[in-house]
Amino acid sequence: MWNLELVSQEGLPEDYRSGFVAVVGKPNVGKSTLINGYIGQKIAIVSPKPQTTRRRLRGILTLPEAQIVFVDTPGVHEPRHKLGEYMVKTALRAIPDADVVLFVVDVSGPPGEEDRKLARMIEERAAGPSILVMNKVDLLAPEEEGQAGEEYLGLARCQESALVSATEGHNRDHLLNLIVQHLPPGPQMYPSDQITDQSLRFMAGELIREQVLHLLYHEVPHWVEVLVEEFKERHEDLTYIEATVYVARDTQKGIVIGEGGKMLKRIGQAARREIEELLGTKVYLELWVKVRKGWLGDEAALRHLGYVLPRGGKAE
Ligand SMILES: Nc1nc2c(ncn2[C@@H]2O[C@H](COP(=O)(O)OP(=O)(O)O)[C@@H](O)[C@H]2O)c(=O)[nH]1
Ligand SMILES: [Mg+2]
Repeated sequence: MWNLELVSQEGLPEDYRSGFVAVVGKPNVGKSTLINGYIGQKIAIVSPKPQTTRRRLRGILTLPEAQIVFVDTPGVHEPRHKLGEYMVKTALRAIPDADVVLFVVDVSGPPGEEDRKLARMIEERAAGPSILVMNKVDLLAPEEEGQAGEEYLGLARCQESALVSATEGHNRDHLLNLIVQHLPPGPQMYPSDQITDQSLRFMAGELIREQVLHLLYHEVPHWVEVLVEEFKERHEDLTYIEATVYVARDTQKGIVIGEGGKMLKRIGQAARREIEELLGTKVYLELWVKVRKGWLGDEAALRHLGYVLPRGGKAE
């Protein structure tokens, strides 16, 4: 998977630690926001809509004493189509493979059946310690924190717990210390300056999808996937990107394009700004919209769009 010889281990303290930290939870609890906060850069797109994260993504944080490889996962839910099944499998596979599991919950509401199920699954499947991360504490009044925390503590038998706010940064360092304490000793797996395992090409597609999530209403974003077809550095300060926005029905195509092409233009403009920030170059972005009927339930279409289950994993 990686080549340790390529990563210099020189000058590392003898008790250096490293490992994979799977971040799992229901959709929308703030898993991706939490990881972005640690990396200090957007490596996973975020939106108020559930099921924003569809694949396993790694965010790498290198500290003087440890290297943490955060594994962002899709939210665990009852799948309604093949894409959903892929997403849930991806999330569950990350649990036994991790050195530490972060079980993220939204503490601003009471625990539900899904949290309970997931707590049990983590207990059964985790190979190492788990930490209960009670996120969105900023939405609670200080006097509510105690009781809300109790309810979740009763739910999961985790080794540690922390009340945090991923958006406000509350208890960020505290949680980081807990994670490092539970990591096994080990070498650096990635170079110190690498922050993700995703290609810039893939991240550009995700930034386009993020704008679709932000700008379109209702269910439409769930039916959208973005595939980058061309990604070329024209010269040092201009990148040419051509991408296709896939939808599952004809009516959705009209919605994505909008009246007189207005919506697609807005999506393109907003995404271009984000991609320019990511790449540090000017970007020429060309967007197409195509219908691939029912792609969320179509195995071949999913493969074409790059949904291939990560290998390994001791459990399904
Ligand atoms: N108030 C509040 N909102 C949060 C917090 N963390 C995440 N959110 C919001 O919750 C929504 C879902 O976040 P996201 O990171 O995509 O959740 P994920 O599906 O678990 O990865 C977004 O609108 C975030 O801005 C938090 O600590 N406090
Ligand atoms: Mg996410």
